[in-house]
Amino acid sequence: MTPFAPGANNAIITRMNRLNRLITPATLVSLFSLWLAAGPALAQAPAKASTGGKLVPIPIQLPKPMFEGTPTNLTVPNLQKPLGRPRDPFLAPAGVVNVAKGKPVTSSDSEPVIGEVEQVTDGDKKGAEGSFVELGPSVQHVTIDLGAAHEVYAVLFWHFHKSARVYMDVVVQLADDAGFTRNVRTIFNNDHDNTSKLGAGTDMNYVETSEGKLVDAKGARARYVRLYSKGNNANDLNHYVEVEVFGRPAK
Ligand SMILES: [Ca+2]
Ligand SMILES: [Ca+2]
Repeated sequence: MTPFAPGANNAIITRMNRLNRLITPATLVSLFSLWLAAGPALAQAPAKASTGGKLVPIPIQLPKPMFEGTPTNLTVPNLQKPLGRPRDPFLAPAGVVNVAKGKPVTSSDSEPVIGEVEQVTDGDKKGAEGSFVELGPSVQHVTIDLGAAHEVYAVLFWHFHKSARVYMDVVVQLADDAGFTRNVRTIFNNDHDNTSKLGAGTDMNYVETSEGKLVDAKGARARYVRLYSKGNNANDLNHYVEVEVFGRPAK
């Protein structure tokens, strides 16, 4: 007796033929189309679930560039390579706008060397002299009070874009109170050696450009936004041209 009787073999072949008939090229094509159609829907499902609606590019208005080309002579460690093209649009729910414009700003340096802290949210993003506030040396911060709790989707900021510079130990935080004691969340931190004592960060250093630095805040709920820095590669002072907070009032 052989383990596979001719009859059993025939049964298997018949079953395989039936399968072959079911999986025709046409079946495969329609299965592939179904997968193609389902793919983007599946990919967008988490975003839809968390924001409850259609996502559109946030309305960013960039200032004119103040310098051309890519700087090559910067000797800063852990430096992010320039993208070499404009940044991709940043998507958020429709109706998300810059909610920081004209909002009150406080700073660790109450008497700026040049300019006023109000310039952080005055809407002027030009990089020229007169369009930035200069804060003193070492670790300094600015805090923006949005006036009420907001869903924050992105924080976009320009320290200085008159020339290619790298600002050191940039940390961006959200909180529920002005003193940053309640529900403090760090959404960007490139102080990799924790010299500012806010915790070590893993984000990279970057070169300031007219595009500004955009940090994803993922719809976090907060009233206060704070940005730290610790001088830059050219001097130990801290500058801000503008900070924008893209969000909408929290429900
Ligand atoms: Ca400004
Ligand atoms: Ca550091």
